[in-house]
Amino acid sequence: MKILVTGGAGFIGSNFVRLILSKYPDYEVVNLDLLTYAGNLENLRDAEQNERYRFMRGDIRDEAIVNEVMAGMDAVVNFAAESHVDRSIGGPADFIQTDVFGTFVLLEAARRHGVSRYLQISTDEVYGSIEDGTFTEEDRLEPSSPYSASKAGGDMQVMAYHTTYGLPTLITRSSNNFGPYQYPEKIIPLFITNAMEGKELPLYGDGMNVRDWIYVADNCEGVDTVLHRGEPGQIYNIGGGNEKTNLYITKKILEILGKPESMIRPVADRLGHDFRYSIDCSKVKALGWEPAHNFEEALQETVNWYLDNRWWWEKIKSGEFAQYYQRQYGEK
Ligand code: NAD
Ligand code: TDX
Repeated sequence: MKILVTGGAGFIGSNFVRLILSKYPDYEVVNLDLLTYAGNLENLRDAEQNERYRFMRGDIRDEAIVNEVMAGMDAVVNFAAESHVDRSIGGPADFIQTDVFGTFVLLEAARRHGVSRYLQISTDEVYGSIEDGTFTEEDRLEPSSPYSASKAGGDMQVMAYHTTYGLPTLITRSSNNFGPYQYPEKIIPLFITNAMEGKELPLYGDGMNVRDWIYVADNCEGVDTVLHRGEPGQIYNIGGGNEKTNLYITKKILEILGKPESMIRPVADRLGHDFRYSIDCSKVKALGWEPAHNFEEALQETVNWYLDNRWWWEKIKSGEFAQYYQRQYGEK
């Protein structure tokens, strides 16, 4: 199988490319990525020598390049997106451009080239917040942030291309991922690396917001399951089943690193901050997928990875990230 992975130089995409190359010895992967602030070729250094892997720098909004790389592909897995909620609050334009318009460009090319699978990577955030209970794939979309609204816009187009043109589409909506190679703007790598650097941990509001955490390797296995066994036109939630408050996560990270809780700094809440995400994953489980990692062990492994790979995140934190951090948190 020849797979076009878009956004493969980001966090989840790079973990997915690595999984596919090792799991399927005869598969070929082309990775189309713009290398925005979040894209990093160092995430896939180990794949560079693999002759079944090819990287191409390019924008999913660029019709010419998308058509060029889509030729001869059996499947497309679209991870490419602007992915950080706080950045979408500061400036939504890029989110609409990439997550909505970019998805449209990919769908058009997929239709033209007759690909046999188009898999859109979406998020549990499109359902919005839920106080009690869990969302199924049938629930209505009620996104709260410019990020989740743009992801919902992408999903809507994917579904329309299935209904209207019969494009064999699939959508996965996963919960919050964590693990190696996650850009340190997201809470888990931000708090691990801040604690390692002796910096405060800026916790929004009262820290009682709840996210369902999934280890990135489990999500990648879920995406692979849906790619191979999902039914065209369907949507699959992929959650880890680990609902935790942000305060719990923060304390756990400090405990693992042997740092004091006095490093927590309560800061102003995120605008429109969703209180809780929760998804029902029985549909993907019926395809034979189960998360394989225990949350606490996977968090420990993740902390170990950041301890062992300072070279990776120190370079990021001293680059574009430094200005972002100052803007977002008002300190260096
Ligand atoms: P990320 O920000 O780490 O990576 C995004 C990648 O997309 C980067 O490599 C970037 O260079 C690339 N990209 C951005 N705009 C592009 C464009 N116009 N053309 C080509 N490439 C472009 O994101 P991530 O955390 O790995 O998330 C990947 C996908 O998974 C996203 O679609 C996101 O919405 C979704 N998702 C993420 C999570 C999570 O917890 N991180 C959870 C659910 C869903
Ligand atoms: O500094 C922080 N302090 C803080 O309290 C940051 C960065 C976050 N938080 C809180 C906000 C959220 O309640 O932690 C929680 C998690 O925040 P993020 O790591 O920014 O993730 P979230 O907003 O939940 O979105 C993530 O999961 C769903 C990804 O960024 C999305 O791409 C994905 O769709």
